Formats: sequence, C-alpha cells, structure tokens
Amino acid sequence: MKKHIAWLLACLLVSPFQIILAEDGSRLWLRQDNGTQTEIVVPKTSPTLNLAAGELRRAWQGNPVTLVLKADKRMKKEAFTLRQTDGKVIITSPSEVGLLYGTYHILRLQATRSLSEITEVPVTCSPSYDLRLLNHWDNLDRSVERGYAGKSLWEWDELPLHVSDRYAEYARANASIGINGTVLNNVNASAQILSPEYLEKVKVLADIFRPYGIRVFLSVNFASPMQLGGLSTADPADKQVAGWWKRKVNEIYRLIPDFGGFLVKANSEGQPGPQDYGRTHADGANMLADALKPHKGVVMWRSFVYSPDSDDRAKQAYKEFVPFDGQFRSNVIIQIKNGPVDFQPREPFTPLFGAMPHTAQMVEFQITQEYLGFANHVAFLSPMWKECLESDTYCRGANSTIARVTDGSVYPQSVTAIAGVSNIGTDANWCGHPLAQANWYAFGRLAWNHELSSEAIAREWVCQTYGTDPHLQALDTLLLASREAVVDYMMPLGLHHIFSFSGHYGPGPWQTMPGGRPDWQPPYYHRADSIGIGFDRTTAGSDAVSQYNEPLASQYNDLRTCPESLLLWFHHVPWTYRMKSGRTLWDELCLHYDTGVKQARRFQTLWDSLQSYVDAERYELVKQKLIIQTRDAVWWKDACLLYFQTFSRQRIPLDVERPIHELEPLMQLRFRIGNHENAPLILN
Ligand code: BDP
Repeated sequence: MKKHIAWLLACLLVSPFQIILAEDGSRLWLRQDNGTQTEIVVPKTSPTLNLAAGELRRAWQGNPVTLVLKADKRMKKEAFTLRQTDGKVIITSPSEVGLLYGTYHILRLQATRSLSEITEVPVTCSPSYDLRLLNHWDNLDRSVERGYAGKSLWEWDELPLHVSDRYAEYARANASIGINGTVLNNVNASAQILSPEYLEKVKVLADIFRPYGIRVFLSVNFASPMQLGGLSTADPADKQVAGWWKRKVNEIYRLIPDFGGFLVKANSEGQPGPQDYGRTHADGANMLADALKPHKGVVMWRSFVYSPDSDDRAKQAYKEFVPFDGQFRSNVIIQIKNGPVDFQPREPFTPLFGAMPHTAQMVEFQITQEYLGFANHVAFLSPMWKECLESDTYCRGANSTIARVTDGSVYPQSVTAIAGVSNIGTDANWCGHPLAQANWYAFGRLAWNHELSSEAIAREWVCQTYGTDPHLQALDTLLLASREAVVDYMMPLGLHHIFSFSGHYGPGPWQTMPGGRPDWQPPYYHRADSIGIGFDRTTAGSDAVSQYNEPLASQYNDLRTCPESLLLWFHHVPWTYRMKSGRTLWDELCLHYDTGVKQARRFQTLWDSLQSYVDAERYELVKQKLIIQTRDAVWWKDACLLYFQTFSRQRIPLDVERPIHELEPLMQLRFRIGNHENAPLILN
C-alpha cells in the first residue's frame, strides 16, 4: 500500500521523460549528493579540511582526490592549484580554506560537466579581491531593510544558547562561491550590536562561520560612545571617544580573534557622523581605523551621501570625498555604490571610482532587488554588475576599469574588497524568488573572479540548480535578458528614480511631497515638461559630466555621442529629438516600454517550455512570479507612458500595444503593504 502511494505521488510529479522530485529550493546550487566514495586524501584533520573531505564524500564521482597544503609565496593565501596526475586530481593551496575552495571548484566542474578542464598542466585560481563580503541590512528585531525573503536569518533572541541549522548552511553556501566575510547588521545600525550581550551572540556566529573561511564584520553607529557608552559626545577628536572605541574593539577581538572590522554609514540619511562635530569623513574613519589597526581590522566607510542643498544628488559623493584623498589610513576602504544615485535599474558608474589615487576603494552592489521588482521580478544582475566593473574610468589612461581600480591593479591598495547587499532571509528558498538565488551566486562568483562572463555564471548556476538537460538553456536565455527587460519596462533611456514612495516598487513619476526634499521626489529626476524629458547634467546644466575623466566627460556632455541607454540621465531631450533609429524620442520611449512588456511575456513562454525539466514546486512558484512580473510590467508601461504623454502631447505609436489602464486610477493606487514595507505587496 505504502509503495502504491509513493508511486502515485511520483506520478503526480512525473514528466514525460523523467521523474523529478519536488524541491523547495532550500538546497540552492548545492544539490549533488551521489558521491561514489573514491579515495580522498587530506593532509590532516581540521574543521576546514573535514568540511572539504565531507563535501567530496557526499558528491564527488570522479578519480581519487588528494588535497595538498603547500606554502607558496607566489600564491595568494586563498588561491588553489588544480592538476591531474596518474589518474588523481591534486588540489594544492597555501591554506586550508584554499583547499576548501578548490574542493567546491572541482564539484562545480563536475556539475557543469567540465571536468576535462583539469589536466596535467596545473591551473591556479586566485581571488580578484581580498575581502568578498555580503552586507546584511538586518535589524536586531529581525526585520530586514529592503529584504524580500522573510525575516533575518539571525535569531538574536535565541542566541547564544540556541543555534539554528541554517547558520552552517548559510556559511557553506557562501564558502562554495568564495564569499569570505559577512557584515551581520544593517548600515542604519543600532548601537546595541556592540553591547556585551550582543557581542556574545555575534561570537557564536563567528565560531560557526570560521571553518568555512568566513569572517564576521559589524556595521556600527557612529554615536555608539554616547548611545551605549554614556559619553556626552561622539566627536572623533575627543580623547574619551577614541578611548571608548579602542576598548570596545579590544573587547570584540578578545571574543572574536579574527573579527574583520567595521562598516560605517555616517552623515548619510540622518545617521550620525563626524560632520556633526565639524570633523571630516577622514577624521571619523581614521579614529576607528586606529582602534582596529593593531588587530588588522579594516574600516569600510561608505560614500553614500547626499544633501538637500545639493543642486544634483549625483554629484555629492565625489564632492565630499575627493578633497580627502590621501588622508585616510591604509586600513580604511571607501565603499562606493556602483551608481551615483542609488542602485537604480541602470546608472552610469559613480565618478568617484578612480578619483582618489591614494585611497583604497571598493564597490558596493545591491543583490536584494530594492529597485528591480523585489522578489517578484526575475532580474539576473550579473550583466548589471559587469557593466559597472568593465566601465573604464580613464583615471590613468585607457583600461582603468572599475574592476582594475578596485582590485588594486591601477593604484596600489593595501587591502581590496567588494560588497553585495544580501537578498537572503528565512524563506525556504532563501531569496524569495527561486531565480533570485542566481544573484547571490553571481555576486560570489564575480567577487572571486571578476573576469567571468555573465553567460558562464548563468550556465554554472543553471546546471547546478536545475540540471544539465540542454533544454534548460532556455533558462540561461531568460536570465541573461531579464535585467534589460526590467530597465525597459521601468525606466529606459537613462530615466531613474521614478518609483512610488511606498517601498520603491511601483511607478510614481507623478508623485510629489509638498514641502518635502526635492531629491526624494520623482519629478526631480525626470524633469518632464512640454519641451522634453531628462535631467540636464551637462556643462550647461548641473555639470555632473565634469566629474568624469575624458573622453567620457565630452562623450556624455554631447547629445550626439552620449550612449542612448544613458541619454535622459545626462540630458534634457526634446520629445521630437531624432534618435539613432530615426524615431523621435517619444516614439523610442514608447517602444522601450513595450519591449519590456513583451520580454516579460516571453519569459513566461520560455519558462512554460521548461515544465518537463523542472520539479513541480519550483516550476509553479516561478510561474506565479512571472505572472506578477508581467502584470507589473504592463502597469509600469501604462503608468509612465500615460503620465509622460500629458507632457509630450504625442500619440502612442501604432505598433505599440495600447494601454489597458487609465492614468487617473493608476495615480490613485495605494498600496497596502502589511505592517511594514517588506510584507507582500497587494494592490487595492
Ligand atoms: C537606499 C535604501 C535605504 C538604505 C540606503 C543606504 O532605500 O533603505 O538605507 O540606501 O544604502 O537605497 O544606506
């Protein structure tokens, strides 16, 4: 009878060709478990090497494997070398964690059917950055700022006594893609995280993560000496303040000897900082750096600053930070968002990159999709990140790409790093949308090797997460087209920040906040009027173009040479302007919105074609998410076109699908977003 039920169940999930068991996505890309018990030789037992051996036993099906620890001054500590000799796979590394990375690498090669890459000729894999970090915007009450995948993983109330299984699973997933550090708490930081009570909890997490090569970092509130220490000031020039930080840092290192350091959001969006006392970013960062230096800790000081007085928010970081070049300690890294405004679907790169030759710089990407449809839309972000990393800053002539500026190739840095704002939460599938796991994966892979192509990363992820059936290449196609589709149906041609206030999800280009800060209101960014649309950042406008090096400054400044994908970022362009296609700007805008909608529909068709190759549970969830995405794409297109039409007074071209909504009701839409803005979105 039992057998019968099992058979029936299997039938329910059966495809014409194979039985595929339902999966909830919790195993991520780590789904291989048919190890054939070949010989595995490890140099010794240790927590890290036991993990490596365990992974091989669980999943390795190839030739015997030997792990060799070998000091090699020419190799980075975490690097590893692979080769094949006498029918054996040999992984060599100067460190245990390097051997763990090598282990995950050969398992990845196995899953992607690429084992032929291991030959008698040794190949060394070496990380692009020293610190490859996730930034969690997790609050101590377990809400996650801009998190769309459930609650924070960190069960602060239960720690340090109760330890969730997910901590080790999290660490394992990160180690498998080379992530070696995690900032546990929100950049809008509670001082409480530095209290003895919380540090005990942090220590437990650090102990769990250590064998996986992952170090813990914390976001700190600059006013902690007041809020926690009871001092009357947090002025970095005050001896008592500096002393408080020194003692606090020493206390942390007593508990967590390999603690990584601090991430700081200061004088940004109302957070306290050194400017509150007439001091500079350098004064603030250096005080913390001095406390951390004896322990080899770093300070990641964020450059995400903007002010209500600025005529152009996009210029602020450059203006505030460039004057302090050379004044930061060597263990300070300036953490810079990829774009100068804020994680928009498309921005040019932040011109601060490469503009501080004597200061270490790192990129901050956002893995969580605050501005790209939350966990409802598929948007594979590797192409966006590559676009940034491959951008040439020309800071030291051609080939001064952001990748090369931040990995220390253009100007020396004593430490290099890259960060991604995590999209992870307590949802069974970790990231809310089954396909959003690909972004966590892609971030780690690019942090390890920024030269990997998005195509290669997508292929790796699909093979490991869904399988190697050739039909599944349709999923690569979908992923690789997905970010551009979001740009098209939300804000094409350089439009940006035209979201509704409620949670940065839906369209709100019309929204104004009487008496509110202009730079928090969409019309500040699109500037639509009867003549045209776009933000004039040319020399005749806000002059943001001049923050870029030549030839970019001239290229962006000239309407004819500015890339059309960034046109309305840099120019206010007449509705009737002739684009390269010969169409008017208005017609082209309509076409982009329409293309975005068509792409969303195409994703549905592509996904439908995969029904037989994907398990039922993940299939259904993605299918439902794609229905939402398509609905939202139409909503975005209709809202933006109907609203901008009130300025352009032009007809929507005949080959563009007619709006199915009317503008007025769309403008009246309000969102019920649960008790806080991360709850599921419901239109009413
Ligand atoms: C913005 C987010 C806000 C963050 C801020 C930051 O809307 O929640 O606190 O960035 O990066 O994108 O500090």
